[in-house]
Amino acid sequence: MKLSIVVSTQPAKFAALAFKGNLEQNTKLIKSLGYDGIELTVRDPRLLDIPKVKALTIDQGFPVSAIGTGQAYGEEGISFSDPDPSIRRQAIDRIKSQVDLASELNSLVIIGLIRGIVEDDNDPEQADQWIIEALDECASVNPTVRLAIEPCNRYEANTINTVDQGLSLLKKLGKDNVGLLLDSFHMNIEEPDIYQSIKNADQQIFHFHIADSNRWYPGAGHLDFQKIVNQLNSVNYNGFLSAEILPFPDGKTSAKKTIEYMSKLKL
Ligand code: LER
Ligand code: MN
Repeated sequence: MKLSIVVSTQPAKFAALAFKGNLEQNTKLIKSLGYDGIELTVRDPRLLDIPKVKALTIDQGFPVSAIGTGQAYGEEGISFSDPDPSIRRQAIDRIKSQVDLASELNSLVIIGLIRGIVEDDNDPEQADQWIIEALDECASVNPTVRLAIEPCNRYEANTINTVDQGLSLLKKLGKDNVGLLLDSFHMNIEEPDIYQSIKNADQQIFHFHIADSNRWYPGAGHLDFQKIVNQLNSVNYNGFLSAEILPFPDGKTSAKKTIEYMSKLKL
């Protein structure tokens, strides 16, 4: 398994980001720390200098493990489950542009917080239907680009909190290029048994976020990462373990601590 870490390409309110700011400096630092790749969160691909991103990453043999998309909801409020059809349309078009970006960067697209939060006065079944329709449209743009739905904990999202719910959604969708992103931080809150959930998700695990129980770097909390890695190996997961962690005590230290800790494990 390979290691990457999440970097924001734009300023963002979302806290669990070790790096924001200058992409060139951040990419060089992450490479020098020994990571195998980088995960980019992108609010809007139109804000990116794509040739420059390519030159800093894949052209250097430094892959983009995944593209995070939740900032379009966090910063702009657009989502797949908004009752306003014009806002849903903006969210779908945004994710389609992320699919094009992922195709250029040979990466995959994360579907996490872009699902939105369904307000109390809205019908959750209707919202689920909108999410399915949005996913179906985005996944049909380019069948070679993979989409990874991320179950997120109840304090951040109210659609698809658990791996089981994610697997049911995959079944309803029936698209080979849509799978799951499992995140150890969310799993620690929502899953009855993290290891059984990894086993259940099996070949449908497209990507994996690591953070300890407190969302600090691995080793700062009480999760058993060797056991998690062993279980991922047992389902033949050979993608990235990507650190989505709080920048504590600071971004560079959290990135260093992550790689030191993970490198001591049998990956
Ligand atoms: C949000 O908590 C998260 O884990 C992100 O990866 C969602 O896109
Ligand atoms: Mn995550």
